[in-house]
Amino acid sequence: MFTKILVANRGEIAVRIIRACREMGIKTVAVYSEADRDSLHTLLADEAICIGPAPSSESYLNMERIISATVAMKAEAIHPGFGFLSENARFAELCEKCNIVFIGPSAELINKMGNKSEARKTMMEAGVPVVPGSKEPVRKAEEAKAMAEQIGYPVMIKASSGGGGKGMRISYGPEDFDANFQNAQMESVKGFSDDTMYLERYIEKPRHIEFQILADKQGHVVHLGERDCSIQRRHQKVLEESPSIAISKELRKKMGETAILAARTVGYENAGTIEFLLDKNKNFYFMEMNTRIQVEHPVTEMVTGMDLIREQIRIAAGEPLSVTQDQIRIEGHAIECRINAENPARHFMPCPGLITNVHTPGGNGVRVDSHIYSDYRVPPNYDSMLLKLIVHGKDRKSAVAKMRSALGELVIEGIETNLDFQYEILNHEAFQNGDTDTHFIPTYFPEYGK
Ligand code: MV4
Repeated sequence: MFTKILVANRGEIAVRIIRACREMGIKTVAVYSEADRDSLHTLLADEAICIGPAPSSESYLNMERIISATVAMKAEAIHPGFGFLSENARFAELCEKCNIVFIGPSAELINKMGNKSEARKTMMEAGVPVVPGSKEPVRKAEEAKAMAEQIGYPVMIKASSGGGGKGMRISYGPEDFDANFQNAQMESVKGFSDDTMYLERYIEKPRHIEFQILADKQGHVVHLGERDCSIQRRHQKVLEESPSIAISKELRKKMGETAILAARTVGYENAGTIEFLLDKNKNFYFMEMNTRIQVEHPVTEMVTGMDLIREQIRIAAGEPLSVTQDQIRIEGHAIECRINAENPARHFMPCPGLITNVHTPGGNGVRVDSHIYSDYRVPPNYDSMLLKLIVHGKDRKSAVAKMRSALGELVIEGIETNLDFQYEILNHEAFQNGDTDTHFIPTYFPEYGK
């Protein structure tokens, strides 16, 4: 096992990783920017090293500085967390070249799955169901339009290097196709320097269902059930739960086996997520694979009793998975609410600043993953997520009751947050009834969907 790990991240996930390392008897090195001298991850790690000025490009995204810090501090491995360098194949490759263990899959795999049209083709060939659409990437608008006629409108136009809604457009018919294709492609060239696109049939009001998988170096692959992440605002997840109310035991088995097949097909290693769209008739389609630990991993931990960060570290160190598929049980129901420094009344504009007072809820089945504290100043340079409130109950109804109670007790003073918006979601009859597809926010909160 490793003796020292460098955590190449900040905020709550850096804190989460440091805590897992401490439990495992592994020393930790935090890296921090000049804006994060007083951040909890800096204070909590065994050692900390400043890697540059506040802008991410000069600190948390600066590969050379992070590698140098790892060498200087004599850490054997880097945990990248999520965001920043976590899905950067060049960074994983740089780690490999410097004999540093990157806690995640290989650079080659990150690359392969990072190209969404290539991933789609790989899955098609392996017999994993994908949304009907193009098999090869496409550059030319006329060629794409001919494909769209074949697929049938409406169609989704997506960027090969996209994900999370960037470089994505819907076309309802030939009359609006060219403009939408051009706009999506322009966004992709600007954002990813890639003009290759792919097409999919538009699935109406789907659910976003993702399966957590774990794969070790010995070739064992397991799934840990699903997360329903359908409640999103502008492609940002707001609230996640596990299990999904839309998935029966039989469907879970089928989708879980498909997720394992997807992971096996590419020879996956470490923790990963297979994203599916689930339509109204319960057909499911592979959408993309995320090759990192995700923000919403705690809901899976709560229903399985496993520690995903610990498993990631064990796998990277060459140890086998601590469980087999038949030892994994999904028990009860977990919900996570993301609390962000943002103002719902002003189009969810980020609202950094000084937090004057914090009170976090606790008790049976209540978990808080956060880096904030009273008198902490939220810097304006990074993601606005402040805290993840996670609850676990015996069923969905009791988890909802627990979350309403916990949200009611949570206090964050000094800055604007989306806490009241989360409370409104939990209080909504449609949420309580499980009427929670991807159109939940635009449908029930049209004033917030904008
Ligand atoms: C889709 C879709 C319907 N049909 N693809 C949005 C983010 C990106 N990861 C994929 N997205 C979608 N792809 C097809 N073929 C609907 C969405 C979508 C969505 C997906 C998950 C969660 C929220 C969403 C909100 C709007 C659209």
